[in-house]
Amino acid sequence: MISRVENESPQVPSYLNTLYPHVGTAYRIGITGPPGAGKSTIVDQVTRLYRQAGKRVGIIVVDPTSPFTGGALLGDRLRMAEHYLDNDVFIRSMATRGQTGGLAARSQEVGDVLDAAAFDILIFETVGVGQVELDVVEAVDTTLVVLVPESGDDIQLMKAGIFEIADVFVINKSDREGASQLGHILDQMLALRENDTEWGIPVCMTSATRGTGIKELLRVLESHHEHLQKSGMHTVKRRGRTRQRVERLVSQGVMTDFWTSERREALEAGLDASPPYELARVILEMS
Ligand SMILES: Nc1nc2c(ncn2[C@@H]2O[C@H](COP(=O)(O)OP(=O)(O)OP(=O)(O)O)[C@@H](O)[C@H]2O)c(=O)[nH]1
Ligand SMILES: [Mg+2]
Repeated sequence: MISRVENESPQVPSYLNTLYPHVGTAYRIGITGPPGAGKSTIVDQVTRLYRQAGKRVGIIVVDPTSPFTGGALLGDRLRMAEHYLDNDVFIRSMATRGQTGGLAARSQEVGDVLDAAAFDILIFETVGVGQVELDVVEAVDTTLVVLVPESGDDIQLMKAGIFEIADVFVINKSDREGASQLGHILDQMLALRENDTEWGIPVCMTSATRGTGIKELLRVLESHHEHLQKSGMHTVKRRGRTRQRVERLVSQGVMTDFWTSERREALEAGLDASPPYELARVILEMS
């Protein structure tokens, strides 16, 4: 089913309609950050704890086309060997094929498939690069932004973007020098920031390879999940996602219908002769 979603197979709409009544209970977590920050190691640790609590976990690694992940995926497989043997953990990588168009929709749909398949927790891992990251963030309930002590130098550059998307910051590799300095920088920036929600963005310190800070991280995740539910933000987010999805589908449908061969021909014929506004007006007025 996930392959069909990825290939945009024609049966997908009817399958998703059928699944729809079973969708809506999974908690969707996005984990993003620079290459090699330790995202997969954190996912591995978090998954272990969720499994101990009896939760079923779906893991989707987005953007295997990134030059960084080719070898890392093999590493992930070794690291997550125990999870690969566990029927209650589903691990899948999702190609973006160099273009990101529709990734938000596909991430959401893959999430719906796993949600309907009774996975309690869905974790989307993606390298923090531009649109891929934003698309994935759009499809989740909670976004973790993973930084490492060395990120302090880049933070000025990143701050605009990451503060928009982060619900929780994780400073991983806190076994290395500079972790607490980065923590202070983040705390200061967070304190200065205007906050229009009741959620204060927490900063978690982890050392994923040692397994430290992961229990605390899980508690933070649970409290964000609770916050979303209590504040009604959960519903607001989900409705927002659905609204956007429907608007996009309608736009696609309208565009497909609109561009008849006559209109395409009129466009080609007018390219050298008419100014753009004039040509657009003529095409819009064609019946
Ligand atoms: N010292 C230290 N190393 C870590 C820690 N967490 C992860 N690493 C190491 O950092 C490297 C990258 O870890 P990954 O978990 O593959 O990082 P990633 O963010 O998933 O990487 P990409 O998916 O390639 O972007 C591995 O060699 C890990 O063993 C940590 O807490 N401390
Ligand atoms: Mg990874």
